[in-house]
Amino acid sequence: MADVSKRENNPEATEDFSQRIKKAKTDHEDGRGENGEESGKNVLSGFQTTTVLSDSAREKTIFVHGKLADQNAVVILEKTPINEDILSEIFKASTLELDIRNDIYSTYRLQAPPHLNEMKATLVCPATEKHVKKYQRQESFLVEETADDYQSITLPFIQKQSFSVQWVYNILEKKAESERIVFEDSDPKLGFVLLPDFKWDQKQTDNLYLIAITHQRNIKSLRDLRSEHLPLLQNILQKGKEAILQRYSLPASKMRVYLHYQPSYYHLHIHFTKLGYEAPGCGVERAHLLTDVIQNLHSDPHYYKTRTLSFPLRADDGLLGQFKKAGKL
Ligand code: M7G
Repeated sequence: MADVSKRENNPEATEDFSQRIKKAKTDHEDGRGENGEESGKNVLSGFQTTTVLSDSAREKTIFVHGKLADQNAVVILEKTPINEDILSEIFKASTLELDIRNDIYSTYRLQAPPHLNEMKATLVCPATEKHVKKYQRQESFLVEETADDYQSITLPFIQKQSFSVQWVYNILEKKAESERIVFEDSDPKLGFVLLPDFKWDQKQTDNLYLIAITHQRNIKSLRDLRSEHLPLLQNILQKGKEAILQRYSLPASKMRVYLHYQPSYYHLHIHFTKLGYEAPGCGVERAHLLTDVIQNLHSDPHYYKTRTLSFPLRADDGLLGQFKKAGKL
C-alpha cells in the first residue's frame, strides 16, 4: 500500500520517511508517543461510553461520545492502514488460525504482534455539543448561500457559534505540534505553516493529508478571499507542493489541494491530500480546488464575495436551522 515507487525516485526522502517510521517504532518500544508522552499512562482507561455517534465497517472507524473525569468527551478509534514496510515482519511474527479452507481458497485469523497492530485514537476533551454533533451520523441537506444570505444568516451565526481556533494559534505560535511542522514561510502576509493533519498517522503516503495554515488571522474562509489574496494563495500552492515533493516524493500531479466551504474552523487553511485517497469532505459539494479558486479570483476579484455558494449542512446544524428560519429551505 505504501507508495514506495515515488520514494524510490528520491533516496533522501526514502531515507527520511523510513527513519521516521523507525523512530515511531522505537518510541513505541520505549513506551513514548510521538511527542514523548508516556504511552504506558492510558488516559482513556477511565472513559465511560455514553453512545456511539457513528461507525463504519468499511472505514474501520468508530466515533464514541462519553465522559472522561466528569467531562464530556469524544473518542475516535480507527484501524490504521497496513504499511508495506512492515509486511515481512507481519508474515514472520504473527500467529495464524485457519478459518475456512475450500479448494484453493483459505481464510485465517491473523494475530499480529502488538506493535504492528496499532489503532489511531483521537480524543477531544472537553468536547462541546458542537463536537458531538460534528461526529454524529446524520442526514445532510444542500444549501445555496447567496451573497446576501452570507451577510444576514451565515456571518452572524459563525461569529457567535463557530469552533474555537485556539489549536490553530497554538500551531502558529509553536505552542503545539511544532516538531511536526514540515514547512514554514514566516512572512506575516504571505506566510503559512504546513504540517500533517490530525487525521494522518504519517505511516504511509497512501492517505497523505497535510494542512497549510495562514499566518494572517483575519481571513475566515473562502468567502473572504479577494484578488488581493492571490499572492498568498499562489505562495501556499507553490511552496506547499515543493515541500511535499521534497519530504514525501509526492509530485503535484498526485495531489489534491483544496479548501472546504463551509469549513469547521474559520481561520484560512488549505488541505493537501493524496489524489485517490477519499479524504472526508473531498466531494464536489464541499471541496474547492485551490487552482480553481486562484483562476476565479483572477477573472473576478470579488468572485467569492458575490457568487452563490452551495454546501451541505447536517440535519441538526444550527446554521441549517437559521436557513430554514429565513425561509431559504
Ligand atoms: P475544516 O475544513 O475546517 O473542517 O478542516 P473539517 O474538520 O470538517 O474537515 C480542518 C482540518 O484541520 C481537518 O482536516 C482536521 O482534521 C484538522 N485538524 C483539526 N484539529 C483540531 C487539528 C489539530 O489540533 N491539529 C492538526 N494538525 N490538525 C487538526
